[in-house]
Amino acid sequence: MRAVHVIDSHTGGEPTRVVIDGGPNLGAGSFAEQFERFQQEHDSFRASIVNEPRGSDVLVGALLCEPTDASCTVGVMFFNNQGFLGMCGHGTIGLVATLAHLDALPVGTHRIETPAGVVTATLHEDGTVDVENVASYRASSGISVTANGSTFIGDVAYGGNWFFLTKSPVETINVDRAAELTSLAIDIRQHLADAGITGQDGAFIDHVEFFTSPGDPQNDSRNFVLCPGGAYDRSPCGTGTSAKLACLAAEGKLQPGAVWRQESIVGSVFTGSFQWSDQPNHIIPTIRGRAFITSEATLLIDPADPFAAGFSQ
Ligand code: PYC
Repeated sequence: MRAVHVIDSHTGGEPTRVVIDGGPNLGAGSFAEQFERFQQEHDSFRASIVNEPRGSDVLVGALLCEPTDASCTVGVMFFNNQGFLGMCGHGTIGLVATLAHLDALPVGTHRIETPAGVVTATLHEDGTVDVENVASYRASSGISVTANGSTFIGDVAYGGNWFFLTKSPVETINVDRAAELTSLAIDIRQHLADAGITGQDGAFIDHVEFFTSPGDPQNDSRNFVLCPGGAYDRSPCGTGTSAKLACLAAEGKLQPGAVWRQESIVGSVFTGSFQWSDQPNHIIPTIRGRAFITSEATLLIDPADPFAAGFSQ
């Protein structure tokens, strides 16, 4: 039996499972080389941790790693039901809450190595966490895509992952419409791919984001975010909110330091703000949210189990 010690949390409703112990040995080399090894040689470990019967399509896994950058406190590699993520905002907040729960991370500021780059997390006394994300930017705007008989105009932006963010508000965003919005977003994503619309260097745009007016007038906007494996983000999505901030900044609709309150499909909120980066047209977004621990467990993986590597719908 393989035993894997995990701690689960949720950030604004979106779950994270941090692998504390029992993960694969990724060997030596740069963080990028170790991430490549994780993807190439340990995909069945990924699937066994987040997929059914131990997990679900919504769950994001986070493998706690030794950082290779000496300025970082920890390293982390994120994964989900279909593959691997360069960065994950809600997951970083979940990781910080998990390490705080283990008394392994004091209140204060910590650098964290991720495959997308180093992010800086600040754990506050009240349990909230600020994540200063990787440099984010709007790569293109005014992209038109027709899906399900309607035309959607949107922007392509990077916030640690690639997003297509539609411009015109959708009518209603709530969990009752989740299946319909998911199917529409998958359709849009397919049309983007078919039309050869990508992120930088041909990167597949694997997240699609819709917006509408918020349920709570204190907030600025409500979103729906399709994740790569077909699940939708219950949180406002840290990398998705970063991409949104990059679009607002590019349009001059939000000034550096001003606060944007992004509400999710379930009503949870991330606050976000940005500073201009040294790189032209790039921003450094900061997202604030809070995670709560939900369980601590030892997962057991029996090699004789025909579903040892799990399965996804
Ligand atoms: O919070 O960045 C995020 C995220 C990405 C996918 C799910 N959550």
